[in-house]
Amino acid sequence: MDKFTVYGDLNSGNCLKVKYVADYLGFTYDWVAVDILKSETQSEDFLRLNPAGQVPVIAFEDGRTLSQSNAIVQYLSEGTALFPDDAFTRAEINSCLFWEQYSHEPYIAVCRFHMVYLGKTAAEREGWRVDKGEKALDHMNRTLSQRDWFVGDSMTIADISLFAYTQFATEGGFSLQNRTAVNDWIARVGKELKL
Ligand SMILES: N[C@@H](CCC(=O)N[C@@H](CS)C(=O)NCC(=O)O)C(=O)O
Repeated sequence: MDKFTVYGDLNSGNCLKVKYVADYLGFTYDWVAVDILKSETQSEDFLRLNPAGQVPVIAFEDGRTLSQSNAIVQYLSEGTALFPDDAFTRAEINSCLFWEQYSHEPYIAVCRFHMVYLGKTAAEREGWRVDKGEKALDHMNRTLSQRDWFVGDSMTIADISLFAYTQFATEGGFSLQNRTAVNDWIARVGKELKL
């Protein structure tokens, strides 16, 4: 892997996905802190890196840049057990990554953002968003009651991507107390990542 720089905010699960994968695979990289709350993602310099104005972004010395956390972790894990070669396995992993971005992150991560960064109480969260978050966690708990990892028999980027915000679900007002399979999986992923 060519040397790269990660532009990210350590409070963001999307950025942590990139850090977890890069550290797990032992890559050497630079980390440039970008403060979302200070709107540093909207500066002219940053918008040149990612016109969408979002972290994470990775940049290579030859000028190539890549945004979208799940695209970045796919690229970084290419050729490793985190993203196996088998076409069907890769499609299963992608299925989890798309689900994470459409049916999990907008609810779990955004409720956390509202509570931790905007100072809302659990009761002030948007009801429809809470319902979708609860549904996502129930789905994860059902799946993980049957298996240790989301795809195959070992940790993949599907687990790392879903772990990033699920580990903080309680900060968004969601309870993991009766979701034993999710709790056990969080511990399993954390141990594997040596967090
Ligand atoms: N789908 C994107 C979402 C990225 C995203 O929402 N980034 C947030 C931080 S978690 C951000 O940069 N927000 C700053 C802004 O929108 O100005 C990904 O997975 O990378």
